[in-house]
Amino acid sequence: MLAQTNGFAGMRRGACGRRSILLHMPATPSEPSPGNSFRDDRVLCSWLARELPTAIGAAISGDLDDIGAHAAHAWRVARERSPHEPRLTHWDANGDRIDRIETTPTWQNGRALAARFGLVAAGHDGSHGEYARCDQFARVYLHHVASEFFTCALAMTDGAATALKASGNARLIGHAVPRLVSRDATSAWLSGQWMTELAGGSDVGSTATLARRDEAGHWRLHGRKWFTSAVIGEMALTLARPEGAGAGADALALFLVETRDAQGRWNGIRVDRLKDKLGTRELPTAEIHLDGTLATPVGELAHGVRLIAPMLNVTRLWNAACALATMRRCLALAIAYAHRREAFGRRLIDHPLHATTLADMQSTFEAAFHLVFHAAHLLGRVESGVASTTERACLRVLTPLAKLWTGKLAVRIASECCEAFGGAGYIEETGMPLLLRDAQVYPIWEGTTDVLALDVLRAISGSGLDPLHAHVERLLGEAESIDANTRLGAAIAVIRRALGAAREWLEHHPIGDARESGARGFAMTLARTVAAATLARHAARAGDGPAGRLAAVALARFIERPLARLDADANRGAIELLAPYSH
Ligand code: MFK
Repeated sequence: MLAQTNGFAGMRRGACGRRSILLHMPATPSEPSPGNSFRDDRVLCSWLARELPTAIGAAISGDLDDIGAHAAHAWRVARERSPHEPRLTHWDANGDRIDRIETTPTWQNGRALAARFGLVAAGHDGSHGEYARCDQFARVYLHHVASEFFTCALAMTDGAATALKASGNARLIGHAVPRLVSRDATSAWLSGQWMTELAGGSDVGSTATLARRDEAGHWRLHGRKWFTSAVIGEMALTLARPEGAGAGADALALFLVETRDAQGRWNGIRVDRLKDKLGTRELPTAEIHLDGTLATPVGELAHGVRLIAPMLNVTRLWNAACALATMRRCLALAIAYAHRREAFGRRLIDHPLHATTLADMQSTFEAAFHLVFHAAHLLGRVESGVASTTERACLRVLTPLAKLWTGKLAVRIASECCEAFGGAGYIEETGMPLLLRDAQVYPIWEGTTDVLALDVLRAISGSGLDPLHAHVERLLGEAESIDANTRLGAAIAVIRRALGAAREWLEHHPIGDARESGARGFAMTLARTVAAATLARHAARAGDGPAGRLAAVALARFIERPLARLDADANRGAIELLAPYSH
């Protein structure tokens, strides 16, 4: 497959990890510095080699190598310069309201890099068929940490293109999609996803923005959007309630808004302020007012949540891929540090407990990686029209599972890796505090962990766990059929037991409060179980060589901790414990 290509050759020899540690030890004793993030990534290289056809692997490896080199360069540059943040200027020297947002140098270069690396375009490139999303998510995963969360704007741009395509609105598709997926930075568009309002971050059905027709019959929006992540883009998809429509989510309509008019003036948009956030500080998240903003309905004047759902599902997978990228960077730094830092007379890596701590995280990361990239492949199969009904149903469940589990993992791994540096991990110059602050966004935006756990219940409300069960059985069956010397047999039995336990839990917790209160444990169980199944199949496909052996080691470690985290009575005593205290 990719064996002859740049970056992959080293992995074939099983030298990736060791080489990365040896080559990238800086001369100074201060901090480890990452190398080419593609060449050094054993897990990604192994996945690409086994999951992609040879020709596609060969076609994309040069680009991946460029992105990996850029990521290493960007990390060094970022360590050397003072941090930049975006700035909002409301008024010009004449007293005219301009609401100009100046972005950081990395953001100013973001469009050019996105076009050069095909970060959105690759996902919509028909020439790679079912593998288009695999190609794209490999690019996004490699680029993300270097982007200062410019990937947020790109995720929404991809999501807008996907939602518009799904809408069937030929005029808007023709008008916007070619710009959203363009590889030409001078004409490409960025899109926002303006959903969050004061009353409705999770509860989007509370949206108060009003859509009203003007005398000329054009729709105009009036309201306030409380978090908008890409107001610097050319367009946004947003929800509003058509005048006279009822309450609730079903009465919302989805609109496309172009942010500027033909003269480059704001389209009835006032930027009130930029958010002062814990992390992602380079990302200019804005509070805005819509004051007669010209807007075009994307579909019927109702069911806006249903219409925007394809966007949500795509951005949730981006979130998962970017959470993986953060985990990977944190682990690469902590592992490199452990190989060079000495304490109590030996390197940290030679202390059994520290090696165990790092290896536990690495194995969990590897399982999460395989889950997310498997979901990306399923998305590509669905979009290219080759997926079975079972695969479609699985993708619907795996999307919230991948998002909710990786969001939590990224925070835990970033925190643990900070700690692995000791006091140095608490110091800004190492870059670790930035990674930790930024990681905290993954479980919050695009749906919190609880909201997504409930979405998992929504996703299985039709056919229950049958499609996911059949899919996992297919993965395990393939693993068993290749695994001639049954080295994976014990792990496969553990995975089957965990899935059985999840099914049983569902049967014993009918729809209602008991099921809802245990939804998080149920979702975490499913995420870990499917992740283990994808890793098992990969270990089998990778065979008895170094890549297969290491995947099997990761799997064995990962299933050491129970896959199932199911609560018999999750809500027990909760209300009592949480009641206001009185004597
Ligand atoms: C670096 C990585 C960058 C990643 C990008 C970051 C960008 C950040 C920008 C943002 O954070 S934007 C804000 C994101 N906001 C959310 O994610 C909202 C979180 N809340 C939810 O997801 C709620 O579950 C939801 C708003 C969907 C609940 O709304 P409802 O109205 O109570 O849901 P309902 O009635 O169950 O669903 C309405 C319809 O949509 C149903 O279809 P039908 O009308 O046919 O019955 C649902 O089946 C469908 N639906 C809901 N969620 C779906 C979905 N369909 C497919 N996929 C889904 N995920």
